[in-house]
Amino acid sequence: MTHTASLDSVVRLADYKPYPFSIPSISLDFRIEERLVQLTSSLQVEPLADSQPLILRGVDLELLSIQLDGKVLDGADFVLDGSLLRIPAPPLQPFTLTTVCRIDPHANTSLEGLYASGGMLTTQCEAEGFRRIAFHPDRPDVLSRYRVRIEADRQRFPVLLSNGNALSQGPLSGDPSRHEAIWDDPYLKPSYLFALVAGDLRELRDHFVTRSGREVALRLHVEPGDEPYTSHAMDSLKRSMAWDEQVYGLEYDLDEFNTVAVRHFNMGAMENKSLNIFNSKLVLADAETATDGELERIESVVAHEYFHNWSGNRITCRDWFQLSLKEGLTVFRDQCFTADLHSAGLKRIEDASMLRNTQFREDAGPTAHPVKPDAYQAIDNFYTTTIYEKGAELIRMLRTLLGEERFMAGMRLYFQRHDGEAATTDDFVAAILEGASADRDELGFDPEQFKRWYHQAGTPTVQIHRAWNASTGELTLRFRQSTPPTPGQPEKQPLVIPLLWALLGPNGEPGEERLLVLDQDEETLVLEGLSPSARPPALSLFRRFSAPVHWQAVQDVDELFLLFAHDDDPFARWDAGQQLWRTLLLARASGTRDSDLEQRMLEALRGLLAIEGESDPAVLATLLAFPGGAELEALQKEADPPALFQAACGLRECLGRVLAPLLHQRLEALAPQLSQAWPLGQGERQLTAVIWSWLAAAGDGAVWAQALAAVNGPSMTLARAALRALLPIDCSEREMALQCFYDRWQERPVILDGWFALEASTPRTDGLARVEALLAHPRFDPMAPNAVRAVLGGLAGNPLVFHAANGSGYRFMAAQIIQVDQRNAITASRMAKVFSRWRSYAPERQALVKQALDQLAAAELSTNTREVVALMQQG
Ligand code: B3K
Ligand code: ZN
Repeated sequence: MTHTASLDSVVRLADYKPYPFSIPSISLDFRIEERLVQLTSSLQVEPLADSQPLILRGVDLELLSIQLDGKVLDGADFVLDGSLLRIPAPPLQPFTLTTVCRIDPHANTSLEGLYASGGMLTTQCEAEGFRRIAFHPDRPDVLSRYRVRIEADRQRFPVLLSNGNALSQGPLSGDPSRHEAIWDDPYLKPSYLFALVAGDLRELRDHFVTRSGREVALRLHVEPGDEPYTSHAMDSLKRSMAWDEQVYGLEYDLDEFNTVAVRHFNMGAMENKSLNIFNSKLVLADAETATDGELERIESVVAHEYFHNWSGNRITCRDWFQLSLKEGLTVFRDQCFTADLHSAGLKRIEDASMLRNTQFREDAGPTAHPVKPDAYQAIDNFYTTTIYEKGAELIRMLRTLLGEERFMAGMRLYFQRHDGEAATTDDFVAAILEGASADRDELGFDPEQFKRWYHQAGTPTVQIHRAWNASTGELTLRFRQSTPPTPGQPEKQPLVIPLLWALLGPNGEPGEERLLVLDQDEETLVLEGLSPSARPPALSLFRRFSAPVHWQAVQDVDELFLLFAHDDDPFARWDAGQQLWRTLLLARASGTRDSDLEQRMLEALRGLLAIEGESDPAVLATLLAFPGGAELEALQKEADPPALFQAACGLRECLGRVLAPLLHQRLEALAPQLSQAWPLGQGERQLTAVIWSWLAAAGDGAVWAQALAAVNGPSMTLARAALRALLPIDCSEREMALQCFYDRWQERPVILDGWFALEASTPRTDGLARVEALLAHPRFDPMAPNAVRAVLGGLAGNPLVFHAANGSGYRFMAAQIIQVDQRNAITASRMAKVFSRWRSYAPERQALVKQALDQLAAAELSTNTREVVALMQQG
């Protein structure tokens, strides 16, 4: 993400050197005291090269003593300079380095390293948090065996957890008020996978028998009172374990697997070896307390963290430039898991839509970076949708290019060859291609050219030009690919782009799906012998979203409606509809409704909504969903979020008004299935949500009342759908619904975060004052990133308030980011990205954002937030 050489402390891929020592084993002895924690850490160190200084890192550690092979080192033997501990002339033989340090977990608000959450102590080490626990190289290519002893008060901390197998647990001889636990992890691991949890936790216990017959104890630890909300996460874990065995042949490798739910957590979850730590919002859930979408997300994150046991832990990353090696691959694996368990077609649409609205936006802005970056200042800024989701798309493209069977042969070779290693993305691609080539068939593309995807930032555009000879039936397709310049990368080269496509018959009959591999700036494909007809056959393009690209093909409205009605590929069908919705919304946002197209859309919707129309409610709900705001903004000459918001409200109002009888008829037909337990009934609930939002926008009082009732009903999915439907409307039902929701859930922080987000995103004239009041609300916990994100993220998603013409929303956000940054740099620097599209706004708006960015830049900022702000100012 760093594009200028002038920025300080830049880490570069080109400078990578192996660490000159190995540390085969580490012993950590934690003594948890009243307020502080004392850690004695012994590293067994083996020099790998002659006379190198030993350099270790430590942050916010009070060093009490340091010994080498039992001998106390004095000031002449080592230098402690800021966060660097340097031993200039260590022995040339293996030795043991023992440090004793004091840590203050209660003063640690960064939520990295060892910190307190409620009454428990917990850790987060990825990427560079271990240095806040012990002096250590803290880089992912140093792999060690860890043995951990934890000692604490029995009453305050009855549960003591770390990685690996529990060797023993029991009272401390001589002090019955204290106890100890000893853990041993037999697998070599990098420091970022270390974890420790101590607290008064309740346990849900289950087990899983692996296919080779090993019985694994599964334990899920939560705060007292949260026990009733654990079974969904536990069931998800068992499904994940079974799937990885069936699909990848990968089995779990230890006798126990622990998961802990933590309220104060910077991201979703963490894959520490055999001790996964989760943000409690991704554990605690049932149908009454979580939406269908949240249940599916929990299932997929539980799977993601579990899958990391192989793609991330057994094979880890050599350095942080390789982050996508584990993250892209593990996202790809969790996407396939969800597709297998639910609907593959709908999952692909969800992922494509998410990529377009987050990753494409990142790729088009000042923080654009390749899947494999070559420099950074703060690695935490790189846990991005480009590394994760675009990284997953690269792997998916390899599968499309190679075919499932050859791709899986490559995956098998990868897991075999690199087990126990810290590997690179080049190792990964090489193993996939070698495994896939065992059959000696041609690859069909140039691997070196494919690898450009890892290094080139920006979203390519494919332009497709079609010529049709109506009398001979000859179809000529011309393709042109280009990738726009991105910061630091002005020139781009052509990429290998797999294009899955098909021709549909005149009445939408499905045609054969074909793969075309584009690898030139321009190329032409000629198809002869098609049936002559006045109109060319309809083109179904980038089926299954076969590449993470934009495309432009001149397709008229008739062709798009044909695809929208009949395309047999769910993604391509949905995408035809998205093109139509985009045109309608952009026209309204520019102040000129496209009445003809609106009429045709209404006609198509009448067909789909009729009882004999689209029979699958989930498919129908997906076809009716409007494109995301980010996607639409990118298509405007000057991005105008408030105008897009008004356009969407206006279009919903029109649809609700004109289609009211059909919408009510559908609602009635859906009603009997609404109470079915997830995953059943989710399509019905999803469609009900869309219909409510349209009818509510049209001022349908009966639907307002129905929505208000749903807030007190048994389904969180419907309660949240009801609130979303009412939110844009200034009516007393909205205020009552928000109040009911608050009254009902005020004791449950995970759910109340949803209320904070809804409140902050409600368009009101006094919106900003309301947001200020939320931040001062007695139930708002400024230390919980979920709560901060709910309020500030809610504000950013409230176009009329955040983008207010007087700039008050921007100034307020900047001031908040400065405050958050003082306690939690990771959360603040993420939040700062809300300004990333500012260069696409109209000049007056740009000037207002610029002031907010200057306000940020003038403040005392963390390296993380400074890096993001500087990029935004340059971009
Ligand atoms: N690997 C972690 C993310 C760590 C983020 C560190 N700032 C979760 C995951 O991707 O599975
Ligand atoms: Zn991950």
